[in-house]
Amino acid sequence: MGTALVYHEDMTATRLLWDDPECEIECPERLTAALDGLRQRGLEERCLCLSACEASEEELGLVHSPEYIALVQKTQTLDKEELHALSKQYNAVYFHPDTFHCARLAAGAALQLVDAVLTGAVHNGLALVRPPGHHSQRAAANGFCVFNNVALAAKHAKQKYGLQRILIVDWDVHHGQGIQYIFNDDPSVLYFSWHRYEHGSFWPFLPESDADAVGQGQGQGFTVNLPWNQVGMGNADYLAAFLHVLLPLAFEFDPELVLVSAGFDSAIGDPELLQVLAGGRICAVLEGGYHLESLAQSVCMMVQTLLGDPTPPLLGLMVPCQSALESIQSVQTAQTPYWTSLQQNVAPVLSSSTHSPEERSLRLLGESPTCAVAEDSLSPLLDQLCLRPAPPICTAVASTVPGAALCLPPGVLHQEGSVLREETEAWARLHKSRFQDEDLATLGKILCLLDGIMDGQIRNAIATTTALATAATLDVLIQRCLARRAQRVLCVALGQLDRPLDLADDGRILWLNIRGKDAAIQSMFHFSTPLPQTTGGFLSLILGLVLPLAYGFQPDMVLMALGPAHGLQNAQAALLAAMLRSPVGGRILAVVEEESIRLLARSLAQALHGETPPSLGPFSKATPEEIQALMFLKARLEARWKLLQVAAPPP
Ligand code: X5A
Ligand code: ZN
Repeated sequence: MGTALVYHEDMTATRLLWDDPECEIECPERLTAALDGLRQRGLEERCLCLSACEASEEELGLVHSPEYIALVQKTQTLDKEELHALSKQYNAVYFHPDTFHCARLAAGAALQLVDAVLTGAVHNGLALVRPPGHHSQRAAANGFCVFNNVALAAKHAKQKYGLQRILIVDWDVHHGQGIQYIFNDDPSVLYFSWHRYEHGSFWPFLPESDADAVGQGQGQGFTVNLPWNQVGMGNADYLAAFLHVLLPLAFEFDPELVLVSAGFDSAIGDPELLQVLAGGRICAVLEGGYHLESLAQSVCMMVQTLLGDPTPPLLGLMVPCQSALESIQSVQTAQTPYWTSLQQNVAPVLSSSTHSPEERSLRLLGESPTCAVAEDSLSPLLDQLCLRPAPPICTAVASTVPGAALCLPPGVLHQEGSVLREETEAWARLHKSRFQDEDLATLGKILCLLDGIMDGQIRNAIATTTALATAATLDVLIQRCLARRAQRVLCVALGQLDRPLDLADDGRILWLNIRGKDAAIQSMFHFSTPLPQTTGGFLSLILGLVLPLAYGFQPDMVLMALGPAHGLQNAQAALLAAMLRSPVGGRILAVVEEESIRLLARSLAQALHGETPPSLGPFSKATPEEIQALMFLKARLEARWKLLQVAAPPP
């Protein structure tokens, strides 16, 4: 089980034969650059490499008309002038005598990838193809695209495997109008696209690329367009879109398969946040991406992530720009009638008058008129990210419970080493009454785990403690992180874990306690909220609060503590751990009180290891109390934590 890479070098054959500045960027070197990058970084050899085969005419007929297929087939025999003349009948397209062969290979590669994932041969994969597909329509080539590879893959998954819910995420910078048209009235395919729009003045200049295009008939609410109206969208803008639009809808939709129209003409491809969906069944198919170096690096990042390596943390100011927030609000407005998860997010529980004057002025001060993240530093940044070595140990465990009782997945290492006895005792003295003598051995191991993570020897870890010692252990861990000069430590503490008395409130520790009945705020860095009982409420807590805070805080370490009476179910703990990996580059130490560890250990370890968490179960709407608690916190915290904003403040 792993990651498939589907490719055929014949797909480098098609190329532009005449002068056309618009089309010349879609060149054979795109594929060779991407493949060279994968080879140089040793990523190709980690994949299951499949050689692409041509899609059959019958398969192409799943999307395209017989006349159109025949017309493309005929281009094999045309001379240059005839090819040029035919190309001009379409928008931004060129044909070459090898176009038919390449386009059939591209479509075939997408279908093979779906087969590999749905037969269980692999978890996920990438099809490296050209020509791209997402602009192509039933009877028309468009925007360098000849056959619609991703649409064909979706039809194939429906027809051959009987799938009923497929999510297509199109992160190419251009709107994939072809996919939108093909599934416009089809509720079994949720098409999500973000794209540069600039109020309609960016190619393909279509009104139906705007947020108010939601699909038709049965398909209403299953087309989701997020148009960007300014250039220079950065990490914070994409994150806000992921957390406040795409992921809530995706969890509610509950896809059986995720297809990614992976164009790298927009941003770094990061499927990490998608890997929690559809049991991890992700098929990515290359679309655009014309800057060869950036394309190669993005493809490498994408494959690394598909392979299960945590993505490096995102850098830059985590403040979405005004224009991005407006776009997000426009898609929320258009989609709210169709999606319960959005209805609970935008519920106007608090009006703006509940902000105190200081909070309001803070908000105003914090509002930046420009898009904050500069993209020109991308290239050195990516170099640095890809070079960071993976820790030799992926997930390690130190447990007060016998290892055999935990049913851990293979590949998890039991921590034997410990810090020195005197050192352990010195730390334990901070909380003398809480540590029994027999706890000291475990504490020594846990401290050693923490050191291993901070030194890059271990990616992440699970530790168990007695119920009495959990809070004290967490406090010791926080202190040790600070002593080792961690700059920012995120603590997500569930259950009865009191905030350590002398916890610094200087911005180095973000303390979130999930427990009790009411939300409460001590400061912009210390607060608590109840654990929702519905799946909708739980997802809103994670996507709408915990992750925006985690990404905004940019921690170098996450401590996730499950204390007495934490109340978290298996699937919830796994999802929380899986999703917290991404803002911290995987560096999580989970501390669990031993009563519940037998039930949780396996899925927690799997999640930390990069496997997809089990399903939360059927979607249930958040209760009014749950929404109220979240709104209470968000309204007060958004002055400091700008990723919490779901909508632009009123002008
Ligand atoms: C697949 C893709 C872009 C066409 C742009 C035409 N097509 N100006 O990125
Ligand atoms: Zn594109």
